[in-house]
Amino acid sequence: MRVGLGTGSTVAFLLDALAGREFDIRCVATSVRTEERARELGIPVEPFDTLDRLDLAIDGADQISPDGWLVKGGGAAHTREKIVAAAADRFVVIASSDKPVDRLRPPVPLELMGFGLQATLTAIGRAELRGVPPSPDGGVIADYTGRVDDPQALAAYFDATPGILEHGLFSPTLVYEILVGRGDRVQRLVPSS
Ligand code: A5P
Repeated sequence: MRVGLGTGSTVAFLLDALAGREFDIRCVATSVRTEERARELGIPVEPFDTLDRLDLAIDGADQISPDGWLVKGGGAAHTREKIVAAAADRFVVIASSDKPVDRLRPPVPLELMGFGLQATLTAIGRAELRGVPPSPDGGVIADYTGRVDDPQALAAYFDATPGILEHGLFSPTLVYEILVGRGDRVQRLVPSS
């Protein structure tokens, strides 16, 4: 299988679980730290420039709404994470029980072009630079701090705003299933069915 590996503390458990098993997999990573950790564990990782589709991608989330919208990017990897999720036949989210929320709330991570940065921040109005290093693709990491009343409308606004390279709102249409760990049990949510 061709497998996309997400980023974050939850995915770290996944990498540990994959390590040492006799899987016939080709992996791509959504961040440098996932790539480095996977290699340390002996999991094969290759650049995402020759594979055009993935069978499966597995990643965490910062927030999960009741209707399956995700906020991602707490680790600033949301741009690569969304590309990998969109390329996968099945995008599976793994999360601890604190991630499902009644309503999505700020911050919503953004990745912005450096060119015209102040103009883009002024246009958005409610956004703050995060003060972390740029993404591996050169984007500036910021957070939208306004309300998240309608995720679909807000995602469309971000998509239509010049200077925003990507945002951390992931549509339920991207998601195959969400697995939430609750003690010894796993709750399975299928948002798009
Ligand atoms: C990385 O940019 C994020 O999208 C992570 O996938 C998300 O923040 C979940 O991370 P944790 O598993 O560490 O909570």
